[in-house]
Amino acid sequence: MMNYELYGSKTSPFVRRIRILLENIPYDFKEMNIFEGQDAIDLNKLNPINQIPVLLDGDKKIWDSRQIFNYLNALHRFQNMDWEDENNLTAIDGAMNAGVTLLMLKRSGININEPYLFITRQRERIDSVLDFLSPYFKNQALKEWNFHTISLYCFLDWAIFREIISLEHRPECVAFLEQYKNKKIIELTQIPKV
Ligand SMILES: N[C@@H](CCC(=O)N[C@@H](CS)C(=O)NCC(=O)O)C(=O)O
Repeated sequence: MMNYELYGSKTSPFVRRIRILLENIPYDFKEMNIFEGQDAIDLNKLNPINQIPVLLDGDKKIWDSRQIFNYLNALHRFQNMDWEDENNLTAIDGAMNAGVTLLMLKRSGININEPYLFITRQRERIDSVLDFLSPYFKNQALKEWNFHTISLYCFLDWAIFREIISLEHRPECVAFLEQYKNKKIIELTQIPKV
């Protein structure tokens, strides 16, 4: 059987959550620079949305990290998913998308501290999701290392690194990160600090 191929970057939180999910499964990581040169052209051939991650499994091609999770979960049975689990994951995805949107605005030279409606909506979405999740930090739900906790870890770690959020008033998030930061796979998928 051929290894999975995962196309992505080492900074993307969407890619990182799939790399962590694949901790015990062999795959080839194809690192790419999505914004310029040949890699950008190659990415467009892999995925018309021009986004990473993309997973290849033989002649099957799956794009979007949530779909990649669904695909891999169907094959490897990592965890059961009821509708509440789906909703919680969609909430985390919403925060991640808002975070990536804020970074793209920043990179476009837009001051993300200005009170534009679009920017405020992204910031409020992140806050709202973290507020919504806060009871979960206290109970068993976030004590299990599964795709939810993996996704949340990848989001928080990335958003702090990119200075999109501050956890000054969120001790439960700080404790959550503390709880998992020494895991081997977290160290192996560390965001490059350059
Ligand atoms: N919904 C997508 C979002 C992926 C995404 O936004 N990836 C970013 C990198 S973190 C990207 O490829 N951005 C390039 C672009 O949007 O043009 C997923 O879950 O895979």
